[in-house]
Amino acid sequence: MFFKYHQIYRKIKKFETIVIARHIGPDPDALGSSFGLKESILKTFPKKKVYTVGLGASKFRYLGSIDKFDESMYEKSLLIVLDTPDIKRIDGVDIERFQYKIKIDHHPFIETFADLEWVDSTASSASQMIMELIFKTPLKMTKEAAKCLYVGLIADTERFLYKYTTPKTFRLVAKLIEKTGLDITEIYPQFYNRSLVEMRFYAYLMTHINVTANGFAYLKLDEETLKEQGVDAATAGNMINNFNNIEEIIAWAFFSYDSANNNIRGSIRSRGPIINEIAAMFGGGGHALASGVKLPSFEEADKLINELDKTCQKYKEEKEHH
Ligand SMILES: [Mn+2]
Repeated sequence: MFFKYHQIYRKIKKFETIVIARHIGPDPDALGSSFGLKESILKTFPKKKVYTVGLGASKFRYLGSIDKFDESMYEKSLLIVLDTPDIKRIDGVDIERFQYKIKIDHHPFIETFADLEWVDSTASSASQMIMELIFKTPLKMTKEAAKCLYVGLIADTERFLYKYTTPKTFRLVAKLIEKTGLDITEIYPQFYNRSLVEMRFYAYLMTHINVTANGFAYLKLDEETLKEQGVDAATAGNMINNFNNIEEIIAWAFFSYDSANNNIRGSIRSRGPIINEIAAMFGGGGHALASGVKLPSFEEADKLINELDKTCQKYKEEKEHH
């Protein structure tokens, strides 16, 4: 592993222009790992040009701002793709036009697309991998980078709740705080505060969610409902982790109409049945227990709901037989 950190570092050192990309529909881990790495590279090599590209998310603007991509960024530059397992989910760049490509990712392996790949599906987050990279190489860790990386890590682990929270996770976070003096309690209001509109929508979701006899819960949110509630296509997905630990529910999903793309955005979670394989049948992906999908219509969503419900049924039956 020592070798890989330094291979990556040597490439970062060599290239004058570095573009950092990540997956479409950015979440705090994708953004936090990108901004954290950018900040670290710029503090280590102030003369380099480093850009983070792809569509932004206004909700996470406090992490940093996205650079507008222009064609000249392809010129003799290094691409680093973070938090993304496959080409089709890379946001905003044509990867073939870069001189050299690096992938750093913690999703289950899907395909090789870069010249140098570091995939660790036991890592809690891409942000954790960037912490590791920085601490193992001469790259500098700053308080600003630490903040971005910490937010990415707590978002993907639901603040150290999930399985991939390991001793390594705690060691890296301890070092992060020790080295930079980061005040983690200062971060939480920005990350956890919600508007009353959002909390009322949360109450709406809790009240209207359908729960099957097999323990699968779901809700379809059409354009009118989202408008009435004053929220957008991303809001339900951002709240989906809050539906964990409900006794009657073992897997759950929200499907929101996305007017910008004229499709249905689905977020799926589970605390038992493997769901990413089902999502993959519908063009989606993600982790075994946390997955997402984009669908052409609510009819497709119904088919997926049906499959997920069957998966819950099988899971329940298997459990009862043991
Ligand atoms: Mn991630």
